[in-house]
Amino acid sequence: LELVNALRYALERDQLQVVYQPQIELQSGRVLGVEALLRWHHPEMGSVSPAEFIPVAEETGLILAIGEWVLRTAVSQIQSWHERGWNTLSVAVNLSAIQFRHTDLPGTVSQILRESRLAASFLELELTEGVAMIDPPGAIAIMNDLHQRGVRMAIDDFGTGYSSLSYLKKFKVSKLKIDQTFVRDIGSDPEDKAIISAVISMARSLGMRTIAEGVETEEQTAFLRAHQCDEVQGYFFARPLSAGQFEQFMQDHT
Ligand code: G
Ligand code: G
Ligand code: MN
Ligand code: NA
Repeated sequence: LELVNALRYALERDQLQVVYQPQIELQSGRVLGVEALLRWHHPEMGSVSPAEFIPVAEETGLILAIGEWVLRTAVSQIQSWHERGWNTLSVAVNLSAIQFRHTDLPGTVSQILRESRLAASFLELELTEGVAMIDPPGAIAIMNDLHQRGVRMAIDDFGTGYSSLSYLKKFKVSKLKIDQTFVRDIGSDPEDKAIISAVISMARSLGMRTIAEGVETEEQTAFLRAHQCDEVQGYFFARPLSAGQFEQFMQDHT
């Protein structure tokens, strides 16, 4: 409860931050977009990981206000980068289970896009397999609604849950994010290599793009390129960056 109160206070006092991790197209080397990642720096506790505080925020419903703040912040940041001339960048925002199920999600998302005058196609919402598979028919309905509004969807941490492939084809998903646990052991684990290459082929035949997460080495990059993974994200290319750092990164990169 103390953590939740501190979190609510942080939200009200603007002590939360969104950082942006570049997503790079392997073929062209272009920065296609960023993933928005939430950060909380508590004056005494120091930085608290979202892995720690999101579950607590979910239990109390505070996640709805936080999630809306993240969406609004990320969308308006991207719009301002568009105005600066980087007008093809898109942004991926993580959704928690409760946010996804909340009846107002599609309406809230549309309203936030309208406020910033950002075209819906520049927003991608990330949903874990686990969240999508709690109630697949319900998830399909929500994804259809978002899809009709022009918003794209990605499945996060793909391979760690147990998506039924028959549902996967019904999900209005444009991208699979290959979980970093598979990427980590590319150098040493032939099974992880096999899984990655199978996921990429399957995604391609379903008309979905793939992005590998947690890419930290040249060797991993070479493997992913050889297997025609579309995009990469990870420390080898860039860490999650503050808005200012990202602008510097773009200037150095182009
Ligand atoms: O960036 P980091 O590795 O610390 O993130 C830890 C976890 O928190 C990841 O699972 C990530 O998806 C999640 N996370 C980061 N930012 C957000 C956010 O804005 N909303 C939600 N729901 N989860 C987030
Ligand atoms: O669950 P999700 O995929 O949204 O979380 C992504 C998490 O991975 C973030 O917390 C982010 O900070 C972290 N991350 C991003 N790039 C790398 C990387 O190259 N290596 C590792 N270990 N973690 C990474
Ligand atoms: Mn994610
Ligand atoms: Na992930």
